[in-house]
Amino acid sequence: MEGTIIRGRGGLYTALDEQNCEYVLRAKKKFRRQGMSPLVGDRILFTPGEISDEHGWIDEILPRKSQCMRPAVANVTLLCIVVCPQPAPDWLLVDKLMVFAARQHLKPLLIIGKDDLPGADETAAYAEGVYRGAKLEIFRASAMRQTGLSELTDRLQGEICCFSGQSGVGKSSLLNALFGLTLETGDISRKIQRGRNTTRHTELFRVQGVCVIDTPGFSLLEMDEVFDPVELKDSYPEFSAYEGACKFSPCYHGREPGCAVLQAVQDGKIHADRLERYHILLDDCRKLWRERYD
Ligand SMILES: Nc1nc2c(ncn2[C@@H]2O[C@H](COP(=O)(O)OP(=O)(O)O)[C@@H](O)[C@H]2O)c(=O)[nH]1
Ligand SMILES: [Mg+2]
Ligand SMILES: [Zn+2]
Repeated sequence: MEGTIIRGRGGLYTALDEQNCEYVLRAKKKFRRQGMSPLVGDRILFTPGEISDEHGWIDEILPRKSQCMRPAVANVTLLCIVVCPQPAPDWLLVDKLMVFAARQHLKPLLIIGKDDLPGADETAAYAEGVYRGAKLEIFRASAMRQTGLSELTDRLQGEICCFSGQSGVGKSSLLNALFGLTLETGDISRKIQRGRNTTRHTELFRVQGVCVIDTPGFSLLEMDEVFDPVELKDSYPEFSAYEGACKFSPCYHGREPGCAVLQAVQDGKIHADRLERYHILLDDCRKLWRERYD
């Protein structure tokens, strides 16, 4: 039979078949020999247990379209980045998530949530101005007023998506409103008080033709991948038109003289805030790269 892994805990995996029936499975020993382990999101071939309360076996893991190690998920196609007017948007985090998405070959999408709050228009106008060059798709929605939800559900059809963003921006509320889920929501202070007891596991939900992976990983930002800082610019779609046009090669578009990207910012062709935050991420990236053998 064919299915999708929706959760895995203590060597037991739960898979869904096309009819949304759940099966509890173990991985065959050959996967360990191959250095493979099944991930949430994996498409698999499996043999169900013979009696109803007996587990079955995962026979094959079908080829992955994408794979993230932290959090460990397979086949995600879309990274939905959520911001809202309150708590105020952390645009550096948005840029960082866009870099993460580009490096993992995920398509990023920005959701301006809590669209009912004052300041939503300003947030949307800023996002549209800053991310036009990056061709970032932008949606607006309110879980509370139930607005913008059907446009989003339509867009998410056929995708396997992850929601990410600061704590308190309304990710869980949005998932509940979009898909009739019952994820825990709450105010920020209460969450901080609960602290460490809230370790959650990665789980995939399949509802109304959309797969959603709810994982603490993306929101906790355990995504400091160490890579050569010269590659950072490749995750900025608006820089690509100027590739090779700088005086130095390779150019980091840092503060080098004769930089075509810097010139494009001065000419108003690239938003200055994007470059400013790129420089912050470039410094972070260089620091991680220098310390990589420590
Ligand atoms: N005004 C307004 N508040 C919202 C909306 N969605 C969520 N909230 C509130 O924002 C807080 C955080 O929501 P939650 O979904 O837990 O955020 P998460 O940490 O990103 O999952 C909660 O107190 C919600 O009641 C919305 O659409 N409008
Ligand atoms: Mg949440
Ligand atoms: Zn340059």
